[in-house]
This record gives sequence, structure tokens and C-alpha cells, in this order.
Amino acid sequence: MAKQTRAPKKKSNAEFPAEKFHKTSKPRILVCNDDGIDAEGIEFLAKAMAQIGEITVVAPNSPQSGMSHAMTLGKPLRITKWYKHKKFFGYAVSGTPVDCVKAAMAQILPEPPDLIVSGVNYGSNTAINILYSGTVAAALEGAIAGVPAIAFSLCTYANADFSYSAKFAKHLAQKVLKEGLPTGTLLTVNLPNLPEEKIKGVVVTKQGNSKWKEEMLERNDAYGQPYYWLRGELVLQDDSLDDDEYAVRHGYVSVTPLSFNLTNHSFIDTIRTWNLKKR
Ligand SMILES: [Mn+2]
Repeated sequence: MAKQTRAPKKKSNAEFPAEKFHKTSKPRILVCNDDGIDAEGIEFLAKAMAQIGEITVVAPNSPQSGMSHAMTLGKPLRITKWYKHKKFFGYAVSGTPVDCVKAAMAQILPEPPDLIVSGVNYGSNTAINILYSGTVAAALEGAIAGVPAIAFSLCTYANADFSYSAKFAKHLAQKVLKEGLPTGTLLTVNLPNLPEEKIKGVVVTKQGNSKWKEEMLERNDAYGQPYYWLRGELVLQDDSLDDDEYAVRHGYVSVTPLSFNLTNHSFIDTIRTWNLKKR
């Protein structure tokens, strides 16, 4: 593997508001996403977090959905100040969601935040999507760094109403700041795209078995050469409110605790009986 080098951390950098960050007694919250810094969902999440803490937004400068835990090693990253509604909003990074968390920790924040939140994502991050998601990966990168982290997703791609997800995010963030999370643990939260009065409740779930039924469309470009475009539909594979996608499709907010160690413990004893030898 290529050796990773890290630029020396800047002790004082007028670009980044270290002074302001240091003087607050509020919890310090890093806000990221994978839909890009201009997405509607991150604006709702940032506003909700600003009610309970000192926020720093660091997000990709372009949409990065489906990037999972990708990081940029072969080209430089750029960090630029980003303005929304003529006001400073945060820092845009020319990379992936994981690059954003790494850049925030190495260059932008003077010390690790108390909480990392990611989202609010367009589309569910349940079941197998947990593996594909850049939104979850940003939170997971927080968990790797030992920072409590939560990924928020709104389960729709159309007519999104982020208002309840922002309200719930505030409530859960306060809870996590108070209670903490076990080392290496993050939460993925999926919300139905419903007004508050239609949401049936909150359930703690496990990662379900729902999978994509996919097809790769073939079309011809302007030169008659074929190109391909992946599309699909997430097919529900579970039938219990203990499962993430089932819960959210039935009107519940789904909260799933995750860890990033993928070892299949139940298979260790069996594979040891294979007596694999050095040959
Ligand atoms: Mn996304």
C-alpha cells in the first residue's frame, strides 16, 4: 500500500476559526454528508445542530452518493470556504465524504469534535445500502477516530420534507452527547418521508436483508458507442419491525447501531478445522 503522508497541521491559520471554536463551552459538532455541500438535507441538519452546539460544516463540493469508504490518495484535495444565502456555511472539499472527515480532523478543527453527524441523505441507508453509502461512511470514519457519530437519511428521492428529520436529529444528537456511544459504534437513522403527525414511532432495528434488484442499461452515445448506467430498486426482504427497511416503510423512524468490524465470528471455528497450512 502506498505510504500515506499527512501535511503538517497548521497551528494558526486565519482561514479556519480555531479561536472561536476554542472559546465555546457548547458541544462541538462536525456536520458532513455525501450529497454535497449544496444539498438541501445538510442545510436542515446544520441548522438543527447549531441549536445545540458549535457547528463546523465540511462536505464534498459535488455529489458523492455511493462512494462508501473511498478516499482520495492519487491527487491533491482542495478545501474552499462555502457560502449559502450570502453567509459563510462551511468548507467544501474536492473529495469523498471520508476525505471530508479526515480533512476536518487534520486541517480544519483544532481538536476532535464531540460529535459527527452526516446527512440528511436523500434515500434510505438501510440494509445493503449501509455498505454503499457515503453518508454512513462519513459517520463510520468518525467511529474509527473514536468520535460518536450518527448518519441520518430520509427515505425518499422525491418531494423530500426534511423538517421532521432535522427535529429528530436534534433530539438524538442531544441524547448521544449525554449518553455517549461504545467505542467503534455509530448509528444509522432512517426516517420515512412523512409529516410528524403521521410518523408512528421510533424503533431500534438491525441491518436487514433488503437488496437491490438491478439492471445495467445500455444506450448509445452521440458517436454510436455504447455506455452503461446502473439503476434498480431496493426490494424488501424482511417482515419485522426489528429490521431497518421494513420499519421505515411502515412509518417508523429506524435507529440501527453499527460497528465496522466485519469479522464473521460464527465461522472462525469452522474455518480453523480446514487446517490451512503454509505450503
Ligand atoms: Mn447520498
